Amino acid sequence: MPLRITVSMTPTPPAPPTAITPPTLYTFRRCPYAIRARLAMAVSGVVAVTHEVSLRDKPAAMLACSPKGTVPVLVLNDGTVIDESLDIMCWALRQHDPAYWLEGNATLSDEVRALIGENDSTFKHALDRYKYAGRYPEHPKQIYRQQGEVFLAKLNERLNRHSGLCGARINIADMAIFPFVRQFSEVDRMWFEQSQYAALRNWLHTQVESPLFFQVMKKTSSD
Ligand SMILES: N[C@@H](CCC(=O)N[C@@H](CS)C(=O)NCC(=O)O)C(=O)O
Repeated sequence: MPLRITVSMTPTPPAPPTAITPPTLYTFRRCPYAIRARLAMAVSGVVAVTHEVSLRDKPAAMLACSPKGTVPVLVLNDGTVIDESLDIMCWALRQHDPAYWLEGNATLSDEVRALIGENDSTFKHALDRYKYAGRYPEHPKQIYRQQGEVFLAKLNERLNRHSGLCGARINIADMAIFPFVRQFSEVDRMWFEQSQYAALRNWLHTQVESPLFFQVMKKTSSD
């Protein structure tokens, strides 16, 4: 019986897909700006390599990308640097927005921008003074709390009308703001729990008890 040699015509198997380098996220676990960025990254499902940084000893690689030295910083695999928390949120949600935080809009509405803007300016200013009142001896702590309450009252009033800050649904404004309200509430938990802001309290509790929040606050070995 002659020997038959079969030549396989099977084409060379394709090369395995080139691994796409995931973006790098520099973060600080308790920072409310970093929390809002991590919330959006988590809900979008975009995977990033996360570096928990020490604010007292920021990594050189982070400072090389973003010399202003604040967290969060997101570095994309094409070298693009996004170093404002709200921009990171928008970038992540534009990749995928399953919870509809952008409500299908490419840009933020004026209402959302104004509310987050007030949070990041006057409310954050009061929050820092309330939290670290000893560093700002010009006024007693209660004065700083009252300054922060101006914003809390506005939020509470909105939440008395609908379950999200800007309407029936939770959107990016809720997720960008609640980490700051959480910090405020933790300065004096007893006061907050007994305060007149019942709708705000319920809204905050819902967010901090959510699996998403739990996920982004998980401690890593470096914490
Ligand atoms: N506008 C920035 C503010 C970020 C920010 O101020 N983060 C704080 C931590 S909560 C920070 O990195 N501070 C620098 C430092 O403490 O050295 C953003 O939205 O990302």
